[in-house]
Amino acid sequence: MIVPMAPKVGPATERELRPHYGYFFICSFHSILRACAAMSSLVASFIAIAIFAGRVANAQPAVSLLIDNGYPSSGTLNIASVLTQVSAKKGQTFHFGSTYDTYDADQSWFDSIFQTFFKHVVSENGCKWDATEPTQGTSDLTECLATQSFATTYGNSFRGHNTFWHSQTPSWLPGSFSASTLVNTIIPQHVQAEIQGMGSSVTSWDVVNEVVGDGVSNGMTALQCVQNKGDWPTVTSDGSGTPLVTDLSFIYQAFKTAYTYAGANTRLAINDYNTGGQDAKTACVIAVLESIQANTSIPYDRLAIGFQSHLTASTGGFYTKSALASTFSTLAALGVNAMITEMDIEVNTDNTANLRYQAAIWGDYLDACLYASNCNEFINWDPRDDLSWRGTSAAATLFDSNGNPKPAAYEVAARLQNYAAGNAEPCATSSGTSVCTITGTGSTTTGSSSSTSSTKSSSSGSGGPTGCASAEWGQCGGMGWTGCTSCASGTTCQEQNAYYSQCLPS
Ligand code: 9MR
Repeated sequence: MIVPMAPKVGPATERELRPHYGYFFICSFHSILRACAAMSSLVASFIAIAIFAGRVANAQPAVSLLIDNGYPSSGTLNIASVLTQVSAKKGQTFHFGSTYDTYDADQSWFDSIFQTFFKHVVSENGCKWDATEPTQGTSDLTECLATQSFATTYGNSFRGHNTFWHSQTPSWLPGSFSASTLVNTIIPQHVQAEIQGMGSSVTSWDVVNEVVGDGVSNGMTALQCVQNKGDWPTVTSDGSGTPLVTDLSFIYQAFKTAYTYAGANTRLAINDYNTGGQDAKTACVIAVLESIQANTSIPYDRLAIGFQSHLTASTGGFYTKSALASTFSTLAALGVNAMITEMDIEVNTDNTANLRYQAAIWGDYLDACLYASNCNEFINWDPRDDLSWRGTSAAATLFDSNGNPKPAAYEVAARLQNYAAGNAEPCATSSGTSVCTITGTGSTTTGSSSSTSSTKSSSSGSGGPTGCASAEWGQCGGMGWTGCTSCASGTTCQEQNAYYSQCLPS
């Protein structure tokens, strides 16, 4: 059986097959290189997400939301004008959107939702290498341009994903090319054709996608971080251990070319999953970014890190807002943009408690971006549940399979309104009500100018930051401790000695 990888049929087919992990047995001889490589990557992504999600398996806490406090939790949503107000407040355009490809089903729903809710477009598959250079040396931007044209029709902005990825490569790649041909010919030709062809209005490009490994550790060099990935081209082809490239010149070359041909305001991003906090993989992504800057001389204020944010609604399945804020502020100090590029949140069962928890996490991520000076792109990966790469039952998007808004969509609208109204940043709702309870009355009508007075309360101890909670077994106090002094739901902060207090089960 041939597994179609061409974008017009590939995504749907993969979505159907993905949960069964049966890819390796159905790869035909004809498609084996391309299809198996891409599917192995998907499985790898899944495993990585499972690891990330599996750090802790607590039940979801009860959460307090803005939609409990005067913001709409039902009815028609139209946030177009609120997004304009958010941009005015931020002093820079805030790009909030989702994925689209012209072959997606239910065009009329897309026409509507990209006028009223999502105002920024990313092609889910149409700008990837297999779609844009199916024959070596022949650029084909048909689908990528069609997606951009869809964005333009509704006055929406467009971001590019992606110019280099080891997955969804055309059939002629990896191929029998030397490292020199790859770095000096293949990559610059492809990146130039795509970036030049899509024009200067593209807000940002994922110049390289998912180049950092999942088994990295603190202190690794940028090269070690990328070699740890174990995918082409640091191996001859996915699955083969023989190195093709032995340095990062393929990444530098992609960025140099992108910088030469992109618009003057287009940000150039390194994009990856399971990143955002103070962990080894995020440190690696920053190390690679610094290495790119040092080796290309691209100014930091043209660079960005894309945090994909494929999350799970369970404790440990996402980063805390304070962890994100800390990372974003590290990047802000460099002048680098932070972007949420592929947000989705899997829930086990789409019952009310889980959907409220999902809304709380979505709200926290959005607040982390809104209240950061250097975050102005927020992409939700797949606009509704039945179109999600994570499968319909994961209920991982903002809209259900009928296209109706879920609690998370209303909460997102509320967070945007809250920000646009100039209100203080809400506390970290995903910590649960034992840590973060939103109070106050919001009075607003979706789509019109908002006026609200949401306030926050937190059970944080004195001295530490508010609105955050340390996880079970995490530190919550002690001499010199400046982190969260509250603990996750079900745990309490207990002093072990003068230097160390820990969140232990209550
Ligand atoms: O959502 C995309 C799906 O339709 C494709 O089949 C899949 C192929 O690998 O890629 C999905 O998008 C990925 C994105 O391009 C990069 N980050 C991970 C996303 C989910 O797998």
